[in-house]
Order: sequence, then structure tokens, then C-alpha cells
Amino acid sequence: MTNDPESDLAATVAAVTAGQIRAGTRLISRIERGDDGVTPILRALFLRGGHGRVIGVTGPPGAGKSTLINRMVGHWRKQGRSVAVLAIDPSSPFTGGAVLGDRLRMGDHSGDPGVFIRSMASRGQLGGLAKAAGDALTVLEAMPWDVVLVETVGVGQNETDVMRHAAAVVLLQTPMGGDDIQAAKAGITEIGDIFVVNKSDHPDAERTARYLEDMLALSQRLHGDRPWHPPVVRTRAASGAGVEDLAAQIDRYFATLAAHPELARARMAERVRHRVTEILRHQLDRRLKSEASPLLDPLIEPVLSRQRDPYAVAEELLARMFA
Ligand SMILES: Nc1nc2c(ncn2[C@@H]2O[C@H](COP(=O)(O)OP(=O)(O)OP(=O)(O)O)[C@@H](O)[C@H]2O)c(=O)[nH]1
Ligand SMILES: [Mg+2]
Repeated sequence: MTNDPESDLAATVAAVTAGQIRAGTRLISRIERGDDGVTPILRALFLRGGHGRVIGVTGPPGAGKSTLINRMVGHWRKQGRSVAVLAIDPSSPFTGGAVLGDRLRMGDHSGDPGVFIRSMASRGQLGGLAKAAGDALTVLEAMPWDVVLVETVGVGQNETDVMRHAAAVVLLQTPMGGDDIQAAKAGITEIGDIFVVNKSDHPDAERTARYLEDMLALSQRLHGDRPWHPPVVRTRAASGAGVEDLAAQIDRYFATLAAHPELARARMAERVRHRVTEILRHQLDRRLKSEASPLLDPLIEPVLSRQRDPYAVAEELLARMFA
């Protein structure tokens, strides 16, 4: 490393785009720490990125996402495709790869230079988890991976937002009993491009899969002109059954996008819109913390004594910040 920021930037960009894992790891660590100094690097990387397929995998806790991802990595490696995995862990108290290495039992792939695995903790990202995930994906998309997988637990808005960075979303469900099926939200059919009922060794699996197919058929009737109708794939991640079928459906999804450029473009435009809005929100939040706070201090007293109202104070701050 030199002290010249321009040549540091060029060297990092060259290393990442050449696929040097250490350079990628280091950048993702900086993103995880909330280091805004990486922004110029991310800008340059974005312009060079976007080759690989970004596939999101989401679903309830313990649905088998990591086990399934491990299987998919194995499948794609046999086909000679290189794969990066980014696991967004909203609850883990740890950082780094230790937790993931454990969970994924990635012993299967450790030492394989065609596989990259990284977990990202949400701690310290306060509200910016999806933005940080988008930054990490910008790094991975600039590296020469054929496939980039991102795993989140589908619980909150933040995790759902992470999925908006993916070109394809695989939504895992587990076998549901009758009451759970009644409670399942109709809205889930809008989230996934491909649905998976994992743990299909369970007796409730087939009923759950049929129920999902019924819901999807209903939404298909409402949107009959769509070129892609999400399928329901049955898997047993623990044994690997159904993984080939899932990989084939993912390929078919990308083939459909390629055959319908207007659909692919609309999806891409939606991703860009989301990404810009997310970055904007992050920057506004930063400015709010650094600039609004000192401006606000002298305005607190009049609100305390109810000589002024908080709405007027907010208006005044807005006007002064963007004057
Ligand atoms: N019976 C059965 N168990 C499975 C199957 N797939 C995964 N499991 C088990 O389900 C448990 C959770 O699997 P994970 O892959 O860690 O699930 P996850 O969705 O990544 O979990 P979180 O990341 O914690 O939300 C593990 O004990 C797996 O062995 C399956 O097809 N059948
Ligand atoms: Mg997991």
C-alpha cells in the first residue's frame, strides 16, 4: 500500500476485479465496520461489475437455507461454475466466517479456490443492513464469480430489502400444518421467483407444496400475461434430493429473462431504483446525525416550554440543511 489514495484505489480495484480473495475480504470487512472511506472504491467497482448472477435465498429461521446453499454450491462446482456466498446473519453475535463455517459445514468446500464464503453480521449496521449488503454485493459482482448467492432469514423489512439486490429470489418454506397454512400470508407469492418446500421428507410437505401452487396459480390468473410463473420445487437439502431440479429452475428463470429483455430491463431498473434510494437514505441519515444535531441544540428549549412545536423546528432544520 502506498500513501497515494489514487494509486491505492487503482490497486484495490485491480486486485478485486482480478478475483483476489484477500482484497475482496478486506473490503467487505471495511463495509461491515461502516467505513465510508470505501465509497470511491465501490463506485469504481460498480462500473466494472455485474457479470455474475446474484441469487437471493431467503426463508424462515432453520428452514434449511444454508444446507441447501451448500448443496447448490456442490452442484455448480461440478459444472465448473465458481460461486460466492454472502450470508447476512441478523442475530449472530459473532462476525467473520466462524459462524457460517460452522453452520454451512462448509468443510465440503474449504480449500476450493472456486468457492468464496463470507458472513456479514448486522451489528453496527443499525438500519443500514440492506445498504451494507448491497455494498458487499457490489464487491462480489466485480469479482469473476459465475454465481453470487446471498442468504438472509426472511423475518424483517431489512432482510426483505436485502433480497431486492438479487436478480432472482429463491423463497424457502418448510412443511406447514393446517393452521400454519391458513395463517400463511398471500403476499409471499409476490416475493419469490422460485419457491422451495424443503424438508420434503416431512409428511406435511406435499400438502404445503400444493397449497403454494394453488396460491401461485391464483396470482397467475390475475397476472396472466407474465412470461415467468414461479414454480414450486420440492427439496431435501439434508440428502441433496431436488437440488438438480432447483438448479434447473434457476437456469430456466435466467433463460426467460434473456428471452424477454423488457422483463429483464424492468427488473434491473427496479434494482437500480432501490439501490439509489437506499444510498440516498444512508447519506441523508449521516447528514442528519452530523449537521442537524448541533443546529437542533439551541431549538430544544422553545419546544420544551411549548413556545414552538416540533413540526416547525423540523421544517426550519430542513430549510437550513438544504439551503
Ligand atoms: N429433515 C430434514 N432436515 C433438514 C433438511 N434440510 C436441512 N435440515 C436440517 O434443518 C436444520 C437447519 O438447517 P440450516 O441449513 O442451518 O437452516 P437455515 O435456514 O440456514 O437456518 P438459519 O440460517 O439459522 O435461519 C439443520 O439441522 C439441518 O440439518 C431436510 O431436507 N430434511
Ligand atoms: Mg443459515
